[in-house]
Amino acid sequence: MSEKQPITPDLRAWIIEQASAGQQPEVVLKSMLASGWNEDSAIAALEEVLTGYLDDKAKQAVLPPPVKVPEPLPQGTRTTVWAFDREVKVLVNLQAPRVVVFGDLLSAQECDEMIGLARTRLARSETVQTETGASEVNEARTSQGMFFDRGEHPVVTRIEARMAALLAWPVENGEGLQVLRYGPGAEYKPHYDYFDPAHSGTPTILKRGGQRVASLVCYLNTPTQGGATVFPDLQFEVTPVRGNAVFFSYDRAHPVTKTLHGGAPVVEGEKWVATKWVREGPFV
Ligand code: PD2
Ligand code: ZN
Repeated sequence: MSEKQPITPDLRAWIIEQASAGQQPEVVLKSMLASGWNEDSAIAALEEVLTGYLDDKAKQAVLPPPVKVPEPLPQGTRTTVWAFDREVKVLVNLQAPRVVVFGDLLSAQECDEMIGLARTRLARSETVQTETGASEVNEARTSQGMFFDRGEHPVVTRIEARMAALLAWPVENGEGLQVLRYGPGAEYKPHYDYFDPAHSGTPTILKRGGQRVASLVCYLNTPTQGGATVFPDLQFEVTPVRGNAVFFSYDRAHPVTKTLHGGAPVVEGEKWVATKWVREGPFV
């Protein structure tokens, strides 16, 4: 998609100067965007210049290489897509970052069934601590949650088959569905879903299927008020509606993907979501 812009000797020198001074790549990128660069071209130019200049380890620290990610609309814009056994609506279609909001991904009955199955298994939500590789209660996430094993129940199997068809990504690359329940006041502070390469526990986590490359957050109910999924870098939020879902992908474990997102506090009522995180390879 990126139209190539020429890398002049001056630009090359300037990028190297910035990197050598320890300037963060997103700051360098921001300056390039401010001076009229197209984002894809600017990232490509940054990579090209730094590739010739830094050793492998330093390069990774600047920007991890991009990987293949799921693309739910490979044939371009559509109002609906057929996924396994159901026609799913396309409500919002953002290209960069890649964010798609789907309508009617799940039926009302499926949502109720998922809530019913998850309710008895809820515990205070834990997030994987990348420092230690262990799970622990995280204050940034005041919801309650549980994981289904992949294919552990017929409704789970059917939803996973539909998601795999929608994303054209193998069922085997998906983590088990996570269900979260947020009561009034509960939220999920903004975060990235990929595992931070700088954390010491990340290499262990990546042994199972590699990085996360996309998220599909499905709303199992419609909260009375609050609980939007927010993307602070985009000034964009998705209103939770039962059966709808928001998809977003990230081709590298880096903020340059602009996939910072969170769950805004629930004001009234409760909010239930089921999240499918997908990995680069089989999650077995
Ligand atoms: O519940 C949400 O809106 C939400 C927000 C941010 C879910 C997740 N992240 C997630 O499951 O990763
Ligand atoms: Zn998230």
